[in-house]
Amino acid sequence: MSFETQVKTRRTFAIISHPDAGKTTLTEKLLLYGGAVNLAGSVAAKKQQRQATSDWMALERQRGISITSTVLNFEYNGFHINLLDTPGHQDFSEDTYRTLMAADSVIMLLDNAKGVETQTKKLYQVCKRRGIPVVTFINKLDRPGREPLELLDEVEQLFGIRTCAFNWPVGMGDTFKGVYDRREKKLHTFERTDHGKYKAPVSVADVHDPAVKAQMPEYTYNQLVEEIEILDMAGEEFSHELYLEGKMTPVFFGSAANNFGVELFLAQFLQLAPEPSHRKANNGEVDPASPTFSGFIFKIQANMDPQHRDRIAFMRVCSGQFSRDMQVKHPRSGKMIRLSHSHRLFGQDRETVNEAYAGDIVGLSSNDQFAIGDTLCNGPAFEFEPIPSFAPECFAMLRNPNPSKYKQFQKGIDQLRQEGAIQVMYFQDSGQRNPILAAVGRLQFEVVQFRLLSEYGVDTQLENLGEYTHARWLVGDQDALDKVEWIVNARKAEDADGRIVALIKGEWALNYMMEKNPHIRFQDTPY
Ligand SMILES: Nc1nc2c(ncn2[C@@H]2O[C@H](COP(=O)(O)OP(=O)(O)OP(=O)(O)O)[C@@H](O)[C@H]2O)c(=O)[nH]1
Ligand SMILES: [Mg+2]
Repeated sequence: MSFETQVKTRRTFAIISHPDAGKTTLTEKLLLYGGAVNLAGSVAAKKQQRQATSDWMALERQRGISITSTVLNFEYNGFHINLLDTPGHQDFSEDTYRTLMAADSVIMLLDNAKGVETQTKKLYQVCKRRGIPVVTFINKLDRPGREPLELLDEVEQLFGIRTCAFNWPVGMGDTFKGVYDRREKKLHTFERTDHGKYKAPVSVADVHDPAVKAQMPEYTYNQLVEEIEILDMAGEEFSHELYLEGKMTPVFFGSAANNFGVELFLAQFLQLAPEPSHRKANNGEVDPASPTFSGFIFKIQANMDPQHRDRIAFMRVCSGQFSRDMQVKHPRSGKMIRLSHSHRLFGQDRETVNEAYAGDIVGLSSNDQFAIGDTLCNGPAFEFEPIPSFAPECFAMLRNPNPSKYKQFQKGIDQLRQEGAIQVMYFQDSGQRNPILAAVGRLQFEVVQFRLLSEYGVDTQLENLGEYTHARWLVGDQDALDKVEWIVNARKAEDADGRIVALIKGEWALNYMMEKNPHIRFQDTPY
């Protein structure tokens, strides 16, 4: 296969939504068609042996929620797919935002009973800002939900985007019969069985074809005809151009848990979804078809494989060809680095990968110098646009009551910090060196405690520091930093890299502290 074809057949996308809309369930079902898992692990059937490939972390399996994004590589119909399943919970949204940096397009899931929810809105805004094309999948049609036309309207109103329904549901909840494919003019009917089987699609001339009518009760049929007519009249013509510009979203209906409408969706989605896109860098744009290798690290994860206990840096290839053992520039350190341990990822499983192309996501192990946001390249050195980071709003002190576990505790804290889900600080005005954890959401603390115990064997105690609401990195001349005036409601801390941080109790105190120190910049992130 030519280099050009390799790049053109890559599809790299993320699945996003509010918690529980069914991202991991849809991911599992998409994998089925890639032949990647024989029996997709069911999120609902947690107690059984089968487990969701995508939710691999112990705590994810225990709770049935996604905590960290997962990369899954598979092939389907000649496409090389890099799928990113993201967590919906806002406490883990930093990970989701970073993962979006590695994707060229997005599948946005909606729960048909709930429509657009808070977290969906926030995530959509990120896609909009970056101009990422979005396909909408309205899930859980096997359950009663809101009127499909009303859902389309909500997406249009809230997001200021046009919608174009590719298929249309026939009935809903108990009366759900299947979907009508508006483009192919095929009726896909669904049979309510234990395993959510469905019949082979019926090709029809259009919605007035007697074969359509024969498949369903009269009331359902009349409703379908009416809605299709409304869509044909008032709905938008599909424009691939508008979709790629992020101004129109194709909409699909289905039921991921029942595996209904999923293959149809995958096939059409892959035709729509864009190839690897150009990427912004400090020396202009990087063309995916350029022969010179480049990529960036967007995620770091320790202990994915309990057998290896190592750390994986996830690299998105942006141009050229990656080959195992190649030497690349690491502009942040100015060093050359050999990439010898490269993996194709599949949830927690991995296999050695020898080559990869723009769009691919490769897991690199044994390179402990990598940090989130690092560029790797050949040719003239440059750096990709920075990966966004977020201001922590929750703080807690962590104690290790067992001195014999000191080493494991330090190592655990250090590795989890490098993953970027938490920041670590230390108070400067006290003798004790208990780490203070700072995160975007409280759930991260639970994750840290759980992982310290399950991955490092350290049982810890957490002391909430709920009185603190803001952390600000103080930046300025050394002279100014030496003379910082501390107020009663602020406490001096230092982060893991020795930068000065003020932990502050409340908005008012923050403003007061800033007024007192006009020569200092108060940054809400370290950089
Ligand atoms: N009835 C019905 N339930 C579904 C469907 N798809 C998913 N579910 C259920 O919805 C729940 C949440 O599914 P997940 O796939 O874990 O949702 P998620 O979006 O990955 O959630 P987070 O990753 O935690 O944000 C599970 O109990 C699923 O079984 C569907 O089509 N119909
Ligand atoms: Mg999930």
